[in-house]
Amino acid sequence: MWWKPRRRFWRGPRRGPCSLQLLALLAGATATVALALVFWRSSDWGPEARAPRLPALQPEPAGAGAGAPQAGESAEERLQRLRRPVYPRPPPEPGALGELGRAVSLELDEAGKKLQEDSIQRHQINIYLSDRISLHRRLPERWHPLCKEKKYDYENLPKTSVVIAFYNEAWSTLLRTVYSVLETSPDILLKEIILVDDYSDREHLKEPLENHLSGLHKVRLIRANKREGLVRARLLGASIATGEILTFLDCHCECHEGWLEPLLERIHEEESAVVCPVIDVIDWNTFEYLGNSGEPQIGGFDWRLVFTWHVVPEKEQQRRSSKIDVIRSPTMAGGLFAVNKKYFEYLGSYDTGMEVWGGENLEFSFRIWQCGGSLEIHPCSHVGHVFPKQAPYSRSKALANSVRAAEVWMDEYKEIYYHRNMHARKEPYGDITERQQLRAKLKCKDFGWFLENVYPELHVPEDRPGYFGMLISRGMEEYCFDYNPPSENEITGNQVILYLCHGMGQNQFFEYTSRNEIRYNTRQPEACAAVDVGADHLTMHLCYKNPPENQKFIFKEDGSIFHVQSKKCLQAEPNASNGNPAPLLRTCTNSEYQRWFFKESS
Ligand SMILES: [Mn+2]
Repeated sequence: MWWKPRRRFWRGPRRGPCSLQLLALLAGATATVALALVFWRSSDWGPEARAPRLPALQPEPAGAGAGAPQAGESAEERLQRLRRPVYPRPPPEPGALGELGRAVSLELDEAGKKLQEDSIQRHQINIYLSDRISLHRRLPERWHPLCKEKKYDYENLPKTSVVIAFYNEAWSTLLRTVYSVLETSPDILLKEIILVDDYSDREHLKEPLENHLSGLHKVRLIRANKREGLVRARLLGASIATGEILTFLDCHCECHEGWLEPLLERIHEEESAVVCPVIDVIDWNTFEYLGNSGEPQIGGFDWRLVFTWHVVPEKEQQRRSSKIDVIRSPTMAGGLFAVNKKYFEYLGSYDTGMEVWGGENLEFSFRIWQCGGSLEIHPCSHVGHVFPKQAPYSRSKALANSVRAAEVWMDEYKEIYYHRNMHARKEPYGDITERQQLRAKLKCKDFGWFLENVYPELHVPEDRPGYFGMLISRGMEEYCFDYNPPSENEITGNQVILYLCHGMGQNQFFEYTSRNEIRYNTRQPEACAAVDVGADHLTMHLCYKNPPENQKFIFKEDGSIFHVQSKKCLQAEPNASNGNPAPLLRTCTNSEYQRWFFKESS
């Protein structure tokens, strides 16, 4: 079955130990973490807030913003009252830049241009522009029209803590995230915002930030006293959260109208659902809000264990009865999701052996599905995220994170990953005993089940011994089949060349399949070597269920590779494409240059 019947994971005798689990885990794994500072507005969050409270028999009174029920209030007035955000959004100044998510391009003199350029260099985001856009700007409506009509049972929805970890984030992007949460989240649903400073060293994030935040309701700031990385910083935030639901956001986001209710409603309905908003793009240079109300994309991955986006598959379309039903997604992008706090703890929260960021999103995704939960995207919840020009700080630990994910969750399928990432096999990844014990304790399903049931669209390479790796001709043993796709988003169209073997897998990894294809399948979608009409070189096309004639090759016993359609053989040519060597089709001979073999590693 694709999904399991509704279960309550933490009721009964589990309850006690479970609620302690997260803290214990934190204490164990990050014994040196201390909260250098925890403050909150005393009227809202006195120290007594930490003391045990009596169980609430009735829904907790809504905060000041929600107001008390009024006698003779109409249904519409009641709804308006319940929807009231923590703070109302101030009206825009006349001529305000970037209002309604419009793109901005500043007319600047040389000095201004220099400052703008510097800010991009520093943050990989146009912070010079961001600083000139209101922290309270409104966004365009970019949700499905049906979302606007959805009615929510505000008094019975669970409340959430929003956890935002940051490291050296710019002032305006961080504060715009905070205000956007306060100005779009119904007061009655937002317990608090917890900002976790992961040991930033920039001055504006010290006293100036504390002073600014201390004037805001429901905002708490905690600081790590050494660099912890995203995973442990988020857990620090989670450990002091008082809301029933944890909602994780990145620190340069803007929330769309109505973003929070769908997440909370879905988790209320299904406690083991981990729900992501649709992530709309905010342009790093113009701050244009590029959301769209059409079908969102869902998350996948390729065999390098790189996260990918793709369209909702046919089967999932059919399962859903409405355009605004949740969409099941094999993986999540990582930064933005909501989860029941107790369920998050039950699932083992995060792998605290992971450093900084990268890879943790796939690990969590595999774990959610394999251990009985579900990972979903709610089409009515939209959150904008500034995707920086490039990653602003090092992701050198992402490889070790991916290896941990592979070692704990992927069973024998981890070999498919290692074949394509030779250096991953040698990467030290630390101790995973606890995570393996967690997997056993929760009786999680295996990776084969995940592939078959959750991500059947992903092609699983055969990797038959002797038929994958570097493809080399006897005549030029220093040179390997090599393919560079046109871009990160475009796989097909370029020519296959021969290049000095680097032994790293990746773009020199090929597989010869039992269906007679030469596949380039480190990435999704996969590409297959093809010969265009009249051409003598190899071009990469998409692969097909039934390989077309121009993609069929017979790898013969004698090492020759025979192209069925042209009846010619692949030959390594030293001077083929712009002076580069390449495999070309030639009349079959006994030449060493027409004898090929696969080599798994250098
Ligand atoms: Mn981000």
